[in-house]
Parts: sequence; C-alpha cells; structure tokens
Amino acid sequence: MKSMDEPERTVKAHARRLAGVAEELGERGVDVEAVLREIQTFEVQIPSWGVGVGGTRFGRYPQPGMPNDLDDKLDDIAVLDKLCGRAASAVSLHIPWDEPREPKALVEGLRARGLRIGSVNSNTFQDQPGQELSYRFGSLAHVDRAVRDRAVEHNRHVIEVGRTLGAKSLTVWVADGSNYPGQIHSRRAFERYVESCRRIHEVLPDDWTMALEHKPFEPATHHSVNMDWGTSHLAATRVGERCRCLVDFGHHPTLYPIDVIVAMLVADGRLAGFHFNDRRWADDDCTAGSVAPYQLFLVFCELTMAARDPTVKGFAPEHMIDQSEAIKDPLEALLQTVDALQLACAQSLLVDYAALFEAQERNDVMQAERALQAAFRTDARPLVAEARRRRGGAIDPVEAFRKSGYRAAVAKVRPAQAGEAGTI
Ligand code: PSV
Ligand code: MN
Repeated sequence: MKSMDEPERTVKAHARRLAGVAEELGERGVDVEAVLREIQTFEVQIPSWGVGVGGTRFGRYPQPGMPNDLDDKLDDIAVLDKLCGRAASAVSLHIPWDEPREPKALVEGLRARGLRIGSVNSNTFQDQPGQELSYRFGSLAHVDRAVRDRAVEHNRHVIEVGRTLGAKSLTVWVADGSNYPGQIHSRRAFERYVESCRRIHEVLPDDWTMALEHKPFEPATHHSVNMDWGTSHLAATRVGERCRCLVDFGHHPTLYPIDVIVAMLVADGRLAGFHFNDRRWADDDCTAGSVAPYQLFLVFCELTMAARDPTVKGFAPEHMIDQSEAIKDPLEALLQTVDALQLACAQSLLVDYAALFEAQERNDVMQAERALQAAFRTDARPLVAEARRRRGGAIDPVEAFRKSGYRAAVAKVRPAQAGEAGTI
C-alpha cells in the first residue's frame, strides 16, 4: 500500500478539532499529552479469520478481493496495522483453520510485514475431513475418553505450533453442551471438561497462560458446558494457576453488565482478556461499539481503574477482536473497530476517578454518574486520531483505505470466491 497523504481538508479539520478539545481538557485539568501517550500504547490482536467475509446460516455473499490464504490475510492485516498506527501488529491464529504449513516460514512472513504472533486458538468444534473420532457429541467434555484424548492432543499440538511462532497464550473455546434437557449429565460433563483442560494446562510452557472462553449457547441450544463467567471462573480455578477467563462481548444474556463481570474477574486475578465485538444476537456479529458504545466505555473504565490500582498485581489482559462481517468490507470494519476501541480507551482516560470515588463514598449517585458521563460525552475522536497520526497511521483510516485503492488492486490478482448456499 502506498504512503498516506491524506486530503488537506482532513488534515486541517483534524488540527482544528484537536486544538478545541485540548483547550477544553486543559481547562478541566487533564494532561492531554499524557492521555495521548497512553492511547498510543493500546494494542489489539487481529484474528486471522476476521479479515475474510463472514456469513450466516442463510448464506454468504462473497466480495471482490477477499483473502484466499494465510499470506493474503497477513497482507491485509499489515495494511490495517499501518493505517491504525501499529495498534494491530499481533495476529491471532485458529488452528487448523490457519495452520501454517511451515511455522518457521510464518515467523518470517510475520516479521517481514512488521507483524508478530498473538494468541493461538484451538478448534475442536468442527470435525476435520477424514476425522474418525467425531466431536458431534462434544470434545473436551465428551463421554468417550478416546474423543477427549483427541481433543486434548489437538490443544497440545496448538501449543507446540504456537511455541515455534513465539506465542505466549492458548485460547480454548469448546462447543460442548446439550441441545435437549437430559441429553448429558451437566455436572459430570463439567468435570470432564475441567479434567481435560488440566491435561492441557500441564504441558503449558512456563511463560504461557491459557484462556477459557464461555458462551451461554450456540451451537448447543440448551446449554454450553462453559456457559457463563461464573462457570468459567470455577473451571479456571480448578484447572490451574495460569488458567484465566476470556470475555467475549457477544457471549452474555441480554443486558448483562459486562463491566461488572470484568470487575469480578479482575478481583480474582483471572481476567485473560477480551474478544471484542458488539452483541445483537448470540455471537460475534457486529463491529465493536456499533450498538452499545457506553458498555464498551464502562469496560474500559474498569481496565483503567485496574491498571492504576497498585493492589491489582500482574494485570495484563490480552485484547483481541472476534467479529464476523457479512455485509461490510471486513477490513473497513476492522479499521472502524480498532478506532472504536481506542476511543473507548481514550474516554476512560478522561474520567475524573478521584471525583467518581468520592461521589461513591458519599452515595452521591448523581455526581458519580456525571463523572462517567462527562468523559463519555467528550468528543475524544481528535485525541485518537492524533495518537494514531503520531505513530504513522491515518487521521481517518477508512477514508485513507478507500483512497488507497487497495481492495480494487488485490481484487485483480486474488481469485474470486464462490458464494455459498444457505443451509436451512
Ligand atoms: C465462538 O463463538 C467464538 O467466539 C470463539 O472465540 C471461537 O473460537 C470463535 O468464535 C470463532 O468461531
Ligand atoms: Mn470469541
């Protein structure tokens, strides 16, 4: 992709808006330079599966220029990373979806593009071609020891691949659960799940962590074996010291306050990190911050509070995006997502926490809420754009991406993908 010479009008408007917000924040006693520095440290991992077009069970509409292999995906992520000012340099892989043929060559491929590996994700929620022991009735929690062994073995294999790539964490999500009441013995299934996870934890390299991801349902329609943060926490504490809980924004009952889940996991040192998206139904369907930006902001407030609290030890959550775009250009959606995350991060840095805590102590509900809303309702977009610009990124990444003509250029060389029929 060519260098970013953004339109004069974008550059001028940015300078004007930045000066305006800097003046307002200066009057409120905010150290704007310190905020800009902190925004610049924000990083989020990009999933290898996130740069392709997604779909639903009704079908999938291919778009021109979609990536066809891991190299294409890395090319796309490198473009994204550059536009975002290097906030998205780590790539998270699902194995076997993006199993590298030559892990060592992948290390080189990442390095050549200024990227690096993030977490590695195991996939035991699908049978692979020719797989004899099926996951139809579960994987790590299956009643049959042989199936569990296979699923444990797969996770150990993912750790091995991740080691060669330089990864430091394994993410485990299983589809295990039930479609009908009575189908499985819930408690025993949970115990089998924990036992299998323990066998994975046993071989975890010393400097690695392992993340369990919960989800209430789907594809299991009655319940998932790891169905909520409480179950996930119980499992993690039983599995081992380096096992934590991952919070995917889509995986909660409607209106559940995700910020409070985060607070609880921080309280016990078990927050692994996030899969960012926004929730409309059961899973990773929407661009982060597109539906409930206040919820996203509240989560970032919890993170900022934890990071500044000396009593919270070893706080280092991993941020990752996990969303699926059926309609938008997936790269544009990811640009929008990184921007939304940086914005929520910036807003959380603008909260007057001293005033917030003081209002809480006085049971002054109004002033406590006003402390949050004053930050949320500040237009922090120029701060995010400036932080990005200082790291070589674009003031307006989506505009710069469109202007670059990248998608049209790759569409000429990437074979078109076939549409897929729905399965209903
Ligand atoms: C499951 O719905 C999930 O959120 C898990 O993170 C999977 O690994 C990912 O989506 C991709 O299907
Ligand atoms: Mn997820």
